Amino acid sequence: MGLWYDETLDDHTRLGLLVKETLFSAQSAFQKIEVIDTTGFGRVLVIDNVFMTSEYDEFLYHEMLAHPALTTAPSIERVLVIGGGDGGTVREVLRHSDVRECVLIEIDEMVVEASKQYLPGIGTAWDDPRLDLRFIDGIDYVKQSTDEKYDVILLDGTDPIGPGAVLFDESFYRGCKRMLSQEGVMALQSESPLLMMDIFVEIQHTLRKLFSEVHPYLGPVPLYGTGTWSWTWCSNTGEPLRPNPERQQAIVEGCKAYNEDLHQAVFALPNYVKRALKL
Ligand code: SPD
Repeated sequence: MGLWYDETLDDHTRLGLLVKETLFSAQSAFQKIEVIDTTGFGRVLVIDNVFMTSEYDEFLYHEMLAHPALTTAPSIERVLVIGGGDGGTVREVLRHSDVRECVLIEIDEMVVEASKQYLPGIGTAWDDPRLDLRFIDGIDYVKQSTDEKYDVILLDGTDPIGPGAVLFDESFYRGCKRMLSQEGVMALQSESPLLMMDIFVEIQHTLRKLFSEVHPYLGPVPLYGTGTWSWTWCSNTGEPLRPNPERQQAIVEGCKAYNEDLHQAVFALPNYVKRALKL
């Protein structure tokens, strides 16, 4: 019998994975980084004792963060991804041939190095010449950037606790809005409406102050505690339910989850979420 690795979700709940082997464990300048090999979820990236992504279900998260935005933005030539040093989100971005440049801002080089070595099936686009990987703080990048504009911005942050909390601040979102082209689309992971309803609602309220179109959408990610996860689509023009069919057709074959039907379905919200958001 191996050892169990538990993530504490709240005062009442833990999620445990049975570990075959710890492949990597180190403290970087920013956080504790581990890669464990588990019997149920395959290899799992863990940061500060929180499960980040797994070989088993990463596609459910990364495809849903990337494609609703990338199939609906009028232009997708320049894409910015903040966080996501495992490489899963940029892999999905770079499936789109209309993307000319994808800038990935990751604060922690060790996350990328550990992912390249131990999770090669997740980050399969590291060598794509359109990828511009920069090891800098996303907060500083957004704060200091003056005239750079992106067609799509994807925020692939950790949870809003500890150092990752600033990635959910109004001032950070305001900076992202400044960097979006006029018709640009931003999408972000916005936590679990079941486990973290207060945080989920607060994120929506903050985004609504800045964007005229704010649309949360839901999907399953078993690794993230309650299983129900949310992302949010934001823009000041357009709407999320009119994707570009050519762009969809070009990528659907290579996706494990995302397709035309799912795109429409994920924006349908259950009553408990509608009521919490007063929709
Ligand atoms: N509860 C963990 C949420 C983590 C969201 N980001 C994961 C990064 C995967 N690229």
